Amino acid sequence: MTTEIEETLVIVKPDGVARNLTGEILRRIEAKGYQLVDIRMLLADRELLEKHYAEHEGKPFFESLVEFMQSGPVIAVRVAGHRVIEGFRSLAGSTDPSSAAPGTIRGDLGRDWGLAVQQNLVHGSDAPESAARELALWFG
Ligand code: DAT
Ligand code: MG
Repeated sequence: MTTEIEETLVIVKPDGVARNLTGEILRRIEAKGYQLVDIRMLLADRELLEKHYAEHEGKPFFESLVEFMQSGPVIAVRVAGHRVIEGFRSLAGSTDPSSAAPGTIRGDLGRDWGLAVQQNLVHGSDAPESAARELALWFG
């Protein structure tokens, strides 16, 4: 059996950083057996975010999403592991924290005090092509 090691881009969003959940989120990634290959904290600019979220351009939530992602520092992480793209999406849980399953990052930690769906703590690439594109954007 061959083990295919993939890489994915994880971002701890501004809400995760502000709520001091970075350690808890990275702990879950490491506990699953994935490797943290590279990590950086930055205040993302509009140009980077527009490219990152290009697939959502024109959608009603695009503008507030880009603004939210600029509202504070984020932590971008290059994560490696067997089927890590799918695996991290599973750890993260579904997009809306209200309906994300218990046991997932968004289900356990995503608060729901009437806050927008976008405050869902983490980003994870959704396919090999987007992972490659996003890793190039955030890590060059
Ligand atoms: P995901 O982050 O689960 O891959 P996505 O790629 O569909 O979700 O959307 C990117 C982000 O945009 C998501 O994390 C939160 C925000 N978002 C998505 N759908 C939304 C909606 N209907 N209203 C407000 N924000 C939304
Ligand atoms: Mg997505």
